[in-house]
Amino acid sequence: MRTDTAPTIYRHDYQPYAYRVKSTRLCFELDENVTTVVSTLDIERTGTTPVPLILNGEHLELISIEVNGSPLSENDYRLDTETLTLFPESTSFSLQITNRCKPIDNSSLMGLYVSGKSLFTQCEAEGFRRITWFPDRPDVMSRFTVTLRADAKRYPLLLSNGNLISQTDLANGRHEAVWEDPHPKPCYLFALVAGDFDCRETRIKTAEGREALLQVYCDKGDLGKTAWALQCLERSVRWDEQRFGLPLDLDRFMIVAARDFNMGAMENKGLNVFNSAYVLADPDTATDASYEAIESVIGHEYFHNWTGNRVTCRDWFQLSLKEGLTVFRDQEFSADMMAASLPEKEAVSARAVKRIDDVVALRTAQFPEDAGPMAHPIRPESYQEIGNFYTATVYEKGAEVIRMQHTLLGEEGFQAGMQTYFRRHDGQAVTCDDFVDAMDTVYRARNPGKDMSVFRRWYSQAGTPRVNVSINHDAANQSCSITLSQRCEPVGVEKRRNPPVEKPPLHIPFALGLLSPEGTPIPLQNGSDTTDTLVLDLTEHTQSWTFKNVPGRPVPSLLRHFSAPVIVEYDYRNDELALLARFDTDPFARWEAGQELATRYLLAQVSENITNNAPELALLVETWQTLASDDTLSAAYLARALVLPSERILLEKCKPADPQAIVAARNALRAELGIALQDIWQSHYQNLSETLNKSSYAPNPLQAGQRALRNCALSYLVTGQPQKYLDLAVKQYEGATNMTERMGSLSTIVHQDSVQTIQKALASFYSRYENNPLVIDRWFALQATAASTDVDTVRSLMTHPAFTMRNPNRARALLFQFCLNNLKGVHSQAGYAFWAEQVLALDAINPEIAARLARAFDNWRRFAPAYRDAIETALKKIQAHPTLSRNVSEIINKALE
Ligand code: 0A1
Ligand code: ZN
Repeated sequence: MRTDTAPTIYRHDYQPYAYRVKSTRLCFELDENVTTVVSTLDIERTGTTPVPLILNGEHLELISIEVNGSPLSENDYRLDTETLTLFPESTSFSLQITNRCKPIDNSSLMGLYVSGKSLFTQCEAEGFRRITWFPDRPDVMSRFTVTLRADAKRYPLLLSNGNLISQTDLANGRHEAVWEDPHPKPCYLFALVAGDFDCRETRIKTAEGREALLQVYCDKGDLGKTAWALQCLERSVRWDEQRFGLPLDLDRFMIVAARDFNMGAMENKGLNVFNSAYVLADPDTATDASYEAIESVIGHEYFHNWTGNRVTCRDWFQLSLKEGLTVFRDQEFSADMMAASLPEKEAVSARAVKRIDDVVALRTAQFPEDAGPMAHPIRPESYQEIGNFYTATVYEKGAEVIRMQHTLLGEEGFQAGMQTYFRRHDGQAVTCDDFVDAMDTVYRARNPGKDMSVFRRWYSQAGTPRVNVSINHDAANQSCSITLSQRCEPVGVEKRRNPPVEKPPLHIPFALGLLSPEGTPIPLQNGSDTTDTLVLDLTEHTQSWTFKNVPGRPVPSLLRHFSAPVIVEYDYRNDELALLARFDTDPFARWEAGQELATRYLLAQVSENITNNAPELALLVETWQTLASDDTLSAAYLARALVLPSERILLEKCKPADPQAIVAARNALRAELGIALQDIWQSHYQNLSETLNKSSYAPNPLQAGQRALRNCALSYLVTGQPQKYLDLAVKQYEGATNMTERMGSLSTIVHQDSVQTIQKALASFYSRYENNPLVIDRWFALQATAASTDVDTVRSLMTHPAFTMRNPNRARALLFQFCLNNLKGVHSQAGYAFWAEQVLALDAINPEIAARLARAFDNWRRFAPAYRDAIETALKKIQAHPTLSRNVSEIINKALE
């Protein structure tokens, strides 16, 4: 906890470190109460003149310091709460520091901490400094040798990075393991785990012929839930070999599941530590969505082994170098896995389904972030607390920026760029510029006269650009010209700049198709060929393109497959949107058209949003009917196309934002569609039930799509006519053979008014899964988001014996779900006061988690006045608290600035 204002760190202040740490030997006497660390560093100065050696360290107890074997006295160094400074004269020397830390007291889950009965570390971004004093920055890379000593009974397994060199029994029931990592690494990739685990393993031979051991460790008793994770790991190894030509460079790759973990998972070299939610799955306890998420997170962490570990970041401003690139890689991995496991008809839309899911995630979290007080470029210019910059912008928008480079270069060119990047930088800590330089080398070679200088601006510009589209059709010449104009409003701190910030144009790859007024694709000239989809290079504020042989005024299909992270403005007529939703050959744009039609309808229901372009309900019903009856579309695709835009996405578009009105309008439309299309929902429900009953559960995309559509149909039926269909939901719940069916029905049930049915179902769910923490998280989350839940309900759930704030998954399940995803329950004075109270309570335990909750109402200034004033009061209450962490204070100060 700090009460002073935290200093701001600027990207342009970067200075290389004045020393090299050639080797690092760490020796741990592990104990959950007090752990002793002896760190021996082989250090060499890089420059010619003596400079102070500054090491980072926090919450540590210093025992001794020796230089070349001689103890230092207190006069030889300077120690404060965050640094240890030495004044070495010689150019190279051995430094030995002995210190203690207290894992049991560490509720922040950064550094060395206790989870269950085991010990874990989390070092990214700046956790290593809670273990021992060290240059805790990613550009200081060192070769690590680690000795772990602990009680042999309590901690029979002692794991760290690299290869196991020896294991020895010691006196007093203790034992020791020595690990050596052959790859130099920054300290944020260090890890140790000590405990008693079950392990599932397999041996593989890599494409290079190397024998490697893949292992998944979990708590005793969970072994039956690790088969999927190990399969995903093996598939990740194969995919990176095949698609990127990147082999596993280790003899042993371990994943360990931890119950208490701040994020999803961590890519420590050879020893990934995972939130158990992204490891454990079996059909009875995990949904299809969890299976998918596990595949994607295991892929993500594995792919970091090259994009993050072999080539790492020079400083934390470059975080997107590894995160954006690795998210892009995990998205492609999931899309390839989906497409590979489906019959051809399904495979066509499989990639679109993944794209839709990724774009929905981007619009839900990143677009609002990019419009609010925390807006920052994917490569931020400054920060107070780096933990606050593991954001949707750095990750998801970062991935979009990589995807655009893939679009500009094509698969082959992009892979050539990746090879150039690794050839130049393997084993180094580099910058985003180094990455684009590698891509630009290939781009220039393939596009004489062009370069990526305009494209680079994506790295330094915040805000979601808007691309305005206008069309001019010349009937006499049968030609059509399209004009694209881009602009990007000032966001966050930029709004207060005087003179106003200049935002130069970006290089936007804009994928476009044209449909005839009857809905047939119009061939577009591309050099000597024709194509359905053309990618236009928009690099200036305004540019026009003319197309020939366009007899009637076309309906444009814009930003196909979401070719850039921008907002498109085009004044479609409603019947044009309906036409696109029916006929567009690009499955993403087709989905988008339906969603836009529904968005227009819903926004028009919110009083302040009176618009003149709202469609009639009949057109919406007709469009949904057309989509729902189109048997060329896969179930997975339909499950996305037939769901209405989420409350959060609608809120983002609603001016001023009126959460209660949005919830009411969306529910009303769901009921209308439930009734109007009753026959279709029923027939889908019936047919899918029959199909699914024919085979046993498998977490494959085909079945997952069918279950998703069946749950979607159920939800429409029950929402439309609860009296008639609630029993069907109860029947599904009672007869469920897997968690996807069970959750699908239960989440529909808890949104109804029937208190008795709800209570009965929730009680049966609880008693069935009482001993499974991940499922009990779902139980809390369901209630947190239920329609009837208010602050009192949540307070009473907080008194449940299974609730604890100290476990991030549990806090996320109840508090975050309520504050972020129960708009009806939270958007009231009592809701905001509750939120402020919980941010403060969490901050005393775990500032990283508290700071994430603190962002729930980032965009409060966009709200209608009554909401806005109440949120401001709550924000000020947090701000006035005397001991805020650096994490929370940065968020709250920015929100109120
Ligand atoms: N590099 C990890 C994310 C991560 C970041 C911080 C953590 O602790 C606070 C943990 C994990 C990833 O991208 O998966
Ligand atoms: Zn990552």
